[in-house]
Amino acid sequence: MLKALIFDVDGTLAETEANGHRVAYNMAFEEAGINWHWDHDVYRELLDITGGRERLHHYWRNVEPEALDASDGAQRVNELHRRKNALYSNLVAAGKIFLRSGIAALINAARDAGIQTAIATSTSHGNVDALLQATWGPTWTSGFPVVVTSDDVAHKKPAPDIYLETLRRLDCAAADCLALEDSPAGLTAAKRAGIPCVVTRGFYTATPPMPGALACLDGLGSTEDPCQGVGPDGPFQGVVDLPQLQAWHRTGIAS
Ligand code: XBP
Ligand code: MG
Repeated sequence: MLKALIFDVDGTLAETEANGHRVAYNMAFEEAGINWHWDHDVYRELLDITGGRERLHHYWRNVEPEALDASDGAQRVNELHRRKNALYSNLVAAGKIFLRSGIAALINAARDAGIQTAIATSTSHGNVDALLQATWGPTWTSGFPVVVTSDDVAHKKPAPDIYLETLRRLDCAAADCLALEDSPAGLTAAKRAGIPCVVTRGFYTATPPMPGALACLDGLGSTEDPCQGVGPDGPFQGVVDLPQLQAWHRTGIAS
């Protein structure tokens, strides 16, 4: 029986990367007098590195290894990442980012049905709070009793740590949960924790293979704009609502 829906944040709850984190990085670079600009193609590739600090470190290592190896290299990465997060919070608070279509309805339907809703993300508590304050409102915390971020565990996705800690706090078996993810790293993390996972592809994850996903779609869809993709039984077109997820979850457990 489906007892909990576990939501990834970046890319799944909202398209935070293209118009949020990426834009905030570029603003932070400009403020710091650094001549870098991450366009969509660059950022899409960088997203293979989960974690903003790690992503920044990886890029810096490729373009200017000497500067990174200087005695203040690590401190500069941390400062830039901190500033990116502050600018990201401002963008989010200014209403530049929205929940993806169908997300709010799905969360409300789950709660009405007595299904727990949790968050499992590689970003930080600060960034989750900024996003949900702006898109859901100050009461968001009461609806998500379990919120696990990379602040709480040793390893980010694709390691299973964030999902394993989420299961522990939910006090739920992996098979009784369903994860919603947008990326290969997130899907891998959920699978490694034994949690069935439905993928809703996002702006930067429209094409990569998603092996082992219970279903893989281009969104949750709506009546006016149905989603497309593949479910456990083959091609799917329509709206992914709670009854549909419950049906897919039963299929996944049976197989
Ligand atoms: C995706 C990530 C995060 C974000 C930015 O997280 O890899 O690093 O890009 O967040 P999710 P930080 O698991 O929600 O998809 O800069 O705070 O790392
Ligand atoms: Mg994601």
